[in-house]
This record gives sequence, structure tokens and C-alpha cells, in this order.
Amino acid sequence: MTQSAEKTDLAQIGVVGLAVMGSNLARNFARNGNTVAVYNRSPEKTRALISEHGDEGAFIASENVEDFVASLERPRKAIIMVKAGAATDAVIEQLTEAMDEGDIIIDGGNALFTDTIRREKEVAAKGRHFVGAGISGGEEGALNGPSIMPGGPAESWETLGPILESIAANVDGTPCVTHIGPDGAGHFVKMVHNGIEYADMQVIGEAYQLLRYGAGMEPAEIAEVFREWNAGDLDSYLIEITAEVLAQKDPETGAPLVDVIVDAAGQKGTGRWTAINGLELGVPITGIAESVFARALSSATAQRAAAQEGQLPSGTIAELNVDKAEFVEDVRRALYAAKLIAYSQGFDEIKAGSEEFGWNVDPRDLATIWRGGCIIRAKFLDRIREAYDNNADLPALILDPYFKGELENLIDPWRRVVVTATQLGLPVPVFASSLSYYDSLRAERLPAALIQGQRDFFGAHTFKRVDREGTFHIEWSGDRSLTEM
Ligand code: NBP
Repeated sequence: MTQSAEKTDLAQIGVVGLAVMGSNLARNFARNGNTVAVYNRSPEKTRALISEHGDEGAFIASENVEDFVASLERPRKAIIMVKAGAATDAVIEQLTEAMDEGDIIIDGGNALFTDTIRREKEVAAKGRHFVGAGISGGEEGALNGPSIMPGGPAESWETLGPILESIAANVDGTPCVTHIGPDGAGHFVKMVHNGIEYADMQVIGEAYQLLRYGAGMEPAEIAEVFREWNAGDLDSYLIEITAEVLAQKDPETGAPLVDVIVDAAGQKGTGRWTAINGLELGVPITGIAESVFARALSSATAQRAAAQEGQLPSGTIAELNVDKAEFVEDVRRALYAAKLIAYSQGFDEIKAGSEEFGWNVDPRDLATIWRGGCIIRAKFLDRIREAYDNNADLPALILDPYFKGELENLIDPWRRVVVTATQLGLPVPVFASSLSYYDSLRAERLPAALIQGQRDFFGAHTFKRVDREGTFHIEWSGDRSLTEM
């Protein structure tokens, strides 16, 4: 065990796993006055952290789990920042073994919330506390202030709260961390956060596609448009970095960087989990699901190559025949509308998950702690918080009076953009599907009545009537009389 800074007795917090996230988180704890115990399976990473950053605060470095655990003050608190999955299970087992009753193991990785529920049961059975904590903000956030979403037992939060508050992002004096709810609640909301992030990135991508290939604008010019947008309702981290990426030139060729990047988007799985969970809970999170599919389609290289060889007819493709400035403003509004739908759907999924698992998640907490540190941080979240402050039981975010008012201004441009994109032959999966979702919610009658009729025809699945209670069936293969079941 080595002390990197002035000798302090024991560490208030420990970090296991010192790749990019873990080492930055450990530095953040140390810079904020905490003594931090650090340990990594391969000692080289631990040594590198201490030699490069040991002067940033008080670290106690260990090269085995036993020393690491011995260097923590009680109740011991250790955050695991290793690769999600089997590695997390392995480290939990080692820590559980080495720790004592009442100690707290925190998993700060991107765990699937059902794994967190399982792990909490297993760890609790051995008398230790387990907290699954979603941490957003990437490596920069881990170092300078992430948004943290801890689940687990409320009593663990009593102990952990102050130390997590010391490193979280802070907006208007409020730290971007709070107890989300029991067991898997923290990782669940982090999952949906990432799903919303996928949709937010996709709608920004669709706006770029329209400006680039519809309005014929160059990346540098579009970067300026995004800079302007960032000064208004769309003010957000993702819009800000979009302007940076679009303005960037390739250091090798001098071409716009975006033109030399292969257009196949990667994913690590949290967006897919959000979509799968939405399907399981029966929540129409169309914006998030379409964003996951859009990434998958972008990576379907062989199919795309075959389709580009002229095998698929385009139909008649129009030229953009509206004023460019008006089109840019329409696209801004369509982007705002589709983003609003994605957030509304994401909050629906959180509400459904919270009810399904009995977590009692307060949407106001999320709108508060997502304002800083995390990837979807945006001015817009203040409005979401106000919406839930005014009515904690909003049936949907878009039904809040402020957002309804916004939609008055967005709906026509949004329709125009979807029509124009279709005429131009440009794909806008989230702009278009979100508009269909919106129109479905508004529709007085949906074709679901016809579907119920079909289901009754081939499977005697029965149907309800609009004019009286009960369950009914038509004798389709007989005299077509109505039977009340
Ligand atoms: P990685 O996800 O790349 O994991 C590398 C770390 O896991 C190393 O410290 C490695 O130790 C350790 N590890 C592995 Br792999 N197997 C292990 C085992 N069996 N026992 C002990 N340690 C093991 O690191 P990261 O990118 O820093 O991310 C850490 C966590 O944070 C992940 O769950 C990730 O999903 C999450 N996260 C990442 C980001 C981001 O922006 N990168 C953002 C938000 C959340 P070694 O050095 O000995 O191989």
C-alpha cells in the first residue's frame, strides 16, 4: 500500500477499476478534498494514476483487494468502475468477501438494471449494501462533475450522499445527484437517459442531413446554424458539440472532418436496452427505438452498398423549392418538436418502470440532476422540471401547458419538414415517426378497432364495444351473430 500524498489515516471512498472513467472519478474525489483509495486489477494503471496525478490530492494506492479494503474508513464505501458484465460480478465477489457487514459496494458502471436488482439481493444476503449508480458525462464529466443517479437502499444514500455531492456537477447551487429509488432504479433511469441521448443525437443528425443534402449547405455553414440554435430553446451540450464537430477540419486532408468519418454509428447497448425495455413495458418509445434502428441501419454496410448500386428505385425526387432561411427555421422547429417527443416518451418509460418495479421515482429529480454533468444536459430541462413541479401526475410531458404552447408554434413547420424530406428522398426516421406518434395520440379513432376485428375474425380474441360494457365476439364462420362472452 502506498500513500501518494500527505499521510491520511483512512480513505473516505475507494475506486476499483482505473481505466478512463475510474481514474478520472478518483481524481475528482481527491481534488474535492476526499482521501481516495484506488485499486486496479493490473497494477500498472494504479501506478500510472499515482505518478501522473498523485499530487492532485490524497490517494492511497493498493495492489490487492485486501489492502484496498483495509485502507477504507467504516462503513467502507467502494465504487466499482470496471467493464460492465462479468468483470463487475467478479469484483463484487472479491469486495463482498473482503468487506464487513454494513459496508457499501457501489457499481458506477453501465450495468443493466435487472443485473443490479439481482446483485443487490445477492450482496444484501451477505449483510453488505449494494448501490447501482448510473454515472453520466463520459470521461470529462467523471473528472469535472458528472450527473450521478444512485439507486439502492435509502440508508446507503444517507452515508453516500455527501461524498457524491462533493464530486457531482452543480447547477445553480444544486448538485446533480440524488437518491433515485431502491435497487435498480438508478441504473434504470441512467439507461433511459442514454436512450433519450440516442434520440437527441439522431434528431440533430436528421437536421444536419436536411441542411446538408436538402439545402445544400456546407458543414462550416451548418456549424454556424447550430451555434445560433444553441443560443435559443435548443441550448444544450449536444447542440454545442455538434457545432464543434461540424466546424472541425480533418487535420490530414483539410476536408470537413464529418466528410471523412465513416457513416456507420456504433453503440454500446444502453439505447438498445431502453428500446427492449420499452417493448417489454408496452411504452411507445418510438423516438428512442427509431434512433437505435437508425444506428443499426447505418452499420448495415453490405445492404446499403447494394441499395446504392441503383437497385432500389428512388421515385421522383424534388429539389428544395422554399427559401433557405425559412427552411432552416422550419428544421430547427422540427428538431425541437421531435426532441420534445423523445423526452416525453423517455419520461413515460421511467414512469412505467417505476410503477412496474415499485421505485417511486420522482421525475422532478431527474429533470433537476440532468441539468448538469450529463450528455443530455440542456436548458430545456428547466422547463421539464417546471412542468412536473406544476403537475407531478402529468399524463405526458407534451400535455404540460408550456409544452402544448410550444407545440402550437412547432407543429406546422414539423409537418412541412417531414413532407419536404419525403419529397427530397431524405431519411428522417425520428422526425417522421415522432409526428406519427403525435398524430396517433391526437386521433379520435385509431385503426386499432379494425385490428381488434381482424383478431376476433381469425383468433376469436373478442372485442369491446363503444356503446356498452362487456366482451363480444362475432360468429365469423357461422351466422355472424353477436355473442356476449
Ligand atoms: P472499461 O469499460 O474499458 O473497463 C476497463 C476496466 O475494467 C479496467 O480497469 C480493467 O482492469 C477492468 N476489468 C476488466 Br475489463 N475485467 C476485470 C476483472 N475481471 N476484474 C477486475 N477488473 C476488471 O472502462 P471505462 O471506459 O473506464 O468504463 C468503466 C465503466 O463505466 C463501464 O461500466 C462503462 O460502461 C461505464 N461508463 C463509461 C463511460 C465512458 O464514457 N467511457 C461513460 C459512462 C459510464 P485491467 O486494467 O486490469 O484490465
